[in-house]
Amino acid sequence: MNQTATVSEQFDAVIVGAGFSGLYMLHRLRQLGLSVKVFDAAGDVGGTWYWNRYPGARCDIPTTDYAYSFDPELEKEWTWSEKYATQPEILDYLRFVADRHRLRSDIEFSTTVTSARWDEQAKRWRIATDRGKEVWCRYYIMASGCLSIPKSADIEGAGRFTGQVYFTSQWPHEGADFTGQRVAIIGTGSSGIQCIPLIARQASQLTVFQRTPNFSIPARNGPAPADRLMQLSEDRAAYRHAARWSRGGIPVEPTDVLGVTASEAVRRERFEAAWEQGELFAILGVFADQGVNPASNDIVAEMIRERIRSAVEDAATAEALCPKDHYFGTKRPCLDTGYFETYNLPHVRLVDLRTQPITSISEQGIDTADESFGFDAIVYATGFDAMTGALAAVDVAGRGGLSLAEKWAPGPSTYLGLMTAGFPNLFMITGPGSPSVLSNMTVSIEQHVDWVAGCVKDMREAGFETIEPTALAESAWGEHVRDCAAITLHPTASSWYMGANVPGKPRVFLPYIGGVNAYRQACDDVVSQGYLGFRRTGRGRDQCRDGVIRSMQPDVAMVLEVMAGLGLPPMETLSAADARALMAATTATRPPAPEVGEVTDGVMPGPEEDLPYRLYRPAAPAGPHPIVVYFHGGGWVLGDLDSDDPLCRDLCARTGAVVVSVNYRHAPEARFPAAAQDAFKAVQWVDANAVSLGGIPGQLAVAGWSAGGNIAAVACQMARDAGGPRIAGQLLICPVVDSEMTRPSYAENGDGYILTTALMRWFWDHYADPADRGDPRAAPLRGSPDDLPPACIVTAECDPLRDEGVAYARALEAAGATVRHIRARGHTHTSVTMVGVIISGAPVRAQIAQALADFFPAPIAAPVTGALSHSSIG
Ligand code: NA7
Repeated sequence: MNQTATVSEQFDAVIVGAGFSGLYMLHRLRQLGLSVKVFDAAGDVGGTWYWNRYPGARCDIPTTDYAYSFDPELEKEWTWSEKYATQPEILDYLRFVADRHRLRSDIEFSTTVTSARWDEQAKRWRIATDRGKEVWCRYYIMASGCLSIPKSADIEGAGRFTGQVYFTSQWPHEGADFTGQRVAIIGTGSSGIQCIPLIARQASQLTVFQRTPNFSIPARNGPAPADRLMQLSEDRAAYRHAARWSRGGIPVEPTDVLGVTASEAVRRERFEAAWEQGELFAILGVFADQGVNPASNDIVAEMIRERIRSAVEDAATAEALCPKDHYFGTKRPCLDTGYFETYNLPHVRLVDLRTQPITSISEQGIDTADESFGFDAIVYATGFDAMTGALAAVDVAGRGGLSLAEKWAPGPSTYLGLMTAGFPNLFMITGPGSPSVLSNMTVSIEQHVDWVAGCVKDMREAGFETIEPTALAESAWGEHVRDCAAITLHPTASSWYMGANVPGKPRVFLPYIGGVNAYRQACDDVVSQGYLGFRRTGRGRDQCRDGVIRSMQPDVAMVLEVMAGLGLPPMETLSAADARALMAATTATRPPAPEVGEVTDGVMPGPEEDLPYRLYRPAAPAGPHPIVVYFHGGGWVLGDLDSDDPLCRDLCARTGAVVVSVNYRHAPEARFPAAAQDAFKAVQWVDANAVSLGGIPGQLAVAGWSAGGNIAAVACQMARDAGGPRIAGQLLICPVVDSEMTRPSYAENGDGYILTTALMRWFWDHYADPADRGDPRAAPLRGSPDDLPPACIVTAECDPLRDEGVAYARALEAAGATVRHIRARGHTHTSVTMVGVIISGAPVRAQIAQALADFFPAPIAAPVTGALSHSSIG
């Protein structure tokens, strides 16, 4: 504050920002009867569209969708002139909205909010501005935009240049005339790519300094798309509804075509269609898997590079303009009008900073390692301190003087991108942790504003004065946001989504990538569950609904949704034969499993009949190897060598151990204790034949998933009781270790996650008589936990069997065994083992493989390849 505070007024709400968010927030709160004051540093409404006046500035979402939807009359009265409107037209639109709803009377322009302090006594925020004004408010709303704090010119010597300096983000209102000038442009993001072709028309020389080439496709601007206009005129409400419940905030039919499996003809056809359409969501959705699968992404990326090469005449320039260091879409792609063709003009030159870095900016121009350039003007199109910049620009102190900047020093932490613990009644519109910049902003803004307005209304009606997220809800949301990003290729890029463009900014993926629709549902669910994850207080009331709104891994949830949609009959309603047939049919549709060195099938003698086995030998290192005897899952009734084949390949490829997968006798044909006896016999046989199987004698581990984990655990107890063989370790993935089905994990997860309580009961009924179910060979948790081999026990959060797995881990640990307990957060009974389907299972399997490798004395290679996890490129 540069003056002494002179006035102290009271408002119900203070809003920072008079762009799309602030204007609508003001309108909504006024409708609720609140007194509101809006502050904006700009001289008028418009937010980002007030400042970014550079030549060529346009939205990159079609204007049919880049508009408010809350006011049907407004939609009738306003007609956009183009598919992608220019900055002046969008600014006119926002002025029109401000006039129409008489919003300006509550807005104080040319005023920057400098600090905000929570007063615990008053339960209000004290807001100070750079004009010396101080106001108090109950609700403090940051509608300050995601891309509103420009990055400073962080280049050595930037202050020395004596010519004209421009920032695209703070363009002079009177414009700039570059006629006859030598102009430099630094930066080739959206702003650079939009203004370069227009500045090239005026400048006598234009030199573009490019640090990272960007993917850009032709915008094909012109009249608004006829199909969208038709849909809107036919049923405006339905169109807007579809947008609100779409993935990106624009109604787009999602595809299920996978890039990796599509034919070349289909690939071309889909790409061409998106290219012709000239819309970001079209080119980002050519294939369903391009955001998660590097191979699929490469197909789209290479087709765009082909177009760049054909547009740019000079081969070296074309190559330098081809993005190769990030996956397509992991940095914001651009829409352009003649961008690449501009480099064919004789007075336009590209300087690739990767090969010719800037050493400093001088009085006359720019020096690189090889050359000194003289310029009349330098244009910085160098971007923003995105998503957190504007929030951190205000000195915010919450409960107990907690500083927002300090709290967020390791990266922003929010609940739903709407609020942050310790800062009661502080709302963010499209804050970090919400879809925001990955979506059509206008749809996300309206959704946030509506949510905040609803929240304020509910509070007032219920007599609450404060609302604040709980620490648990906030940290779980942060985990969910990270989980959603982790299954995509996004975290591999140095993008502003990751905070990577601002030196020193923590690298975390800032927006929520789970989709506008999924996000909206989460926000709605929070409300319908009585503001789950929030504490609300007021007038002697203190209501805390602590809890987690989303805990399941996003890809697991997606697969469950798809499976539910298939309408398959519940397994427990089928005969064993039909259940096996159904399982075999599902198995046949799986994606290809990881490659290993060699796979051979054989048979080994069992206690009653020969047991088929499949041996997986690693490609490297050269043998002999430690051996893992593996038992498949399927409730002792289902499953075979094929059912768990991908998991066995994955374990083999990751650990470099030989895996021997054994098919044991199944129930109901062979009931308890047949499977357990077979398992023990198989372990004995593999131990005795280790050398001929390519194994190292004495380096033998036992592993199994589900019912296979049950008989693996039992085999270890039997080996102990029989005095051998010596087992180096037991890997039990979501094992059945008890027949008791009353633990809390059954109550929590017994329905809806594939392995249900009903199915588990069906398995037990097929396998063992009730009288036998307490036998340690059926329920190893009931056996002695003494003198058992080291164990790795994997439990899944959303698995009915979770708590018995935890109990077994504890029992073994208490008995002195070395136990590694891997808790698969957000996973179900089946998801960790779904190799090639559930991407979020890969890091869990990497931990499992490490635990397995650690059973053996000498470290064995764990050759994790790009096929097993996302690899970074560049
Ligand atoms: P962006 O997309 O952040 O682009 C900024 C560009 O400036 C980008 O090419 C940067 O390279 C480059 N840059 C940034 N700092 C430097 C330095 N120090 N030296 C050289 N080059 C630099 O911002 P925009 O304004 O273009 O677009 C922002 C969003 O607005 C856009 O995505 C749309 O959503 C609307 P880098 O890639 O960091 O290597």
